[in-house]
Amino acid sequence: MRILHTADLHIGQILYQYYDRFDEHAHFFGQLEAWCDEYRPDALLVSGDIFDIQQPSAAVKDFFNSSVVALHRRFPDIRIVITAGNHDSAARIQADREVWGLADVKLVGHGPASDVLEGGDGWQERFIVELPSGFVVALPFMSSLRTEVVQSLLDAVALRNADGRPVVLMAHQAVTGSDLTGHGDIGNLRSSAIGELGSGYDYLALGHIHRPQTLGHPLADEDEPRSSYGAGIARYSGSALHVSGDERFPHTVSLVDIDRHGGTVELTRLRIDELRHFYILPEPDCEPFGSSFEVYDAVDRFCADPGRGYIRLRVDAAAFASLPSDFVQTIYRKLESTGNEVRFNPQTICENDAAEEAVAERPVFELAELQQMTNPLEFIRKTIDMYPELNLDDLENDFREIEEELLKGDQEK
Ligand SMILES: [Mn+2]
Repeated sequence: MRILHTADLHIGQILYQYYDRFDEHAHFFGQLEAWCDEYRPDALLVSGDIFDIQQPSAAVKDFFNSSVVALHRRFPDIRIVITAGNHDSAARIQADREVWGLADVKLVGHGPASDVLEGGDGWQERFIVELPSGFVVALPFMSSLRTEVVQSLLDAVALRNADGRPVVLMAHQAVTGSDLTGHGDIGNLRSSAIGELGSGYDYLALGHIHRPQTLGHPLADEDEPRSSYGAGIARYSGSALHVSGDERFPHTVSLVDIDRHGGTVELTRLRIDELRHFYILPEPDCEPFGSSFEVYDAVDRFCADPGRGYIRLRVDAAAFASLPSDFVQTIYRKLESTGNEVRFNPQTICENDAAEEAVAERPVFELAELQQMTNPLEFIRKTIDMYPELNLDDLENDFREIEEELLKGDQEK
């Protein structure tokens, strides 16, 4: 059985409240298409976080629809399986499943209901894709993961797998012990022990953590083009694009060959070419800029060569304190000549000043990460000292209001 495993597409992501990334995603899909052509996998798996937000715009949905339909039209024999992540609306993904079924694309929005085991068997079919070469059990993100439910799915597969075909399980979860580079210090992230995802699979195709990694194996392995494992491994394919400038590691798509159930898993890392890289000017091991003129000069040079990418600036404390009021505007004006090819993160890093540095270096949390915390407000209370501009009382009020809104929303359902 041969699969292509990717995840965390985050289609529709807007960076710095300004830049859409359609061309970067199109560049990614172009590579995916070339790999499908070259390697002819039995299945293409996307393990959650299709979209960046729960209610993507019409343009974003149009992009997703046309990209996936184009893949299916060109490679009708490759089974495409796509699950919802925590960034996606499970209900919205689920609502589209029948239409996608017509194109032979398996879409899974909702996970199994928490009381599913009480209703007898049969429900498992919704999550199992049987192929001539193997099985895929397609689970989306689940806010409350129940091991018995996952195991019941794997057991249902085992019953029909007398001929020992490979078994792949998909999930979108944070698994304890994974490397969280790029996610900030998400100590409170709700994570599951790997054992909670049951046993009986040969390959667990994970999404959610953006750094490619095979659980229980050193990160240094990621430098190798190929690895061979005994069956029963769990792997994050990693995200399709660098979702932020903190994701400084290479991004890959996983090409996975499994010879038989309980056999060997051969992994090939396909390096994703990024249309736009993230740059820090000057590079972190150089002295920061000492004046706005130095910055303007460097930005001009960057626009001339390489002329494409996301830039963020490092300025020393003295220069930072005396930046002209039109500093940001001046930079945006310089970038206009590149036609949006050079893109600007206006959160300039101020260096050599302990307090400013702490602000610049402190972790930035995504909404989705806070959503996963068992008690986000408690987390904020503990870290409030790092955010002098935030008022804890206001935040507590905001949370209370949101909570009430949510309760109201639940009652309306
Ligand atoms: Mn996710």
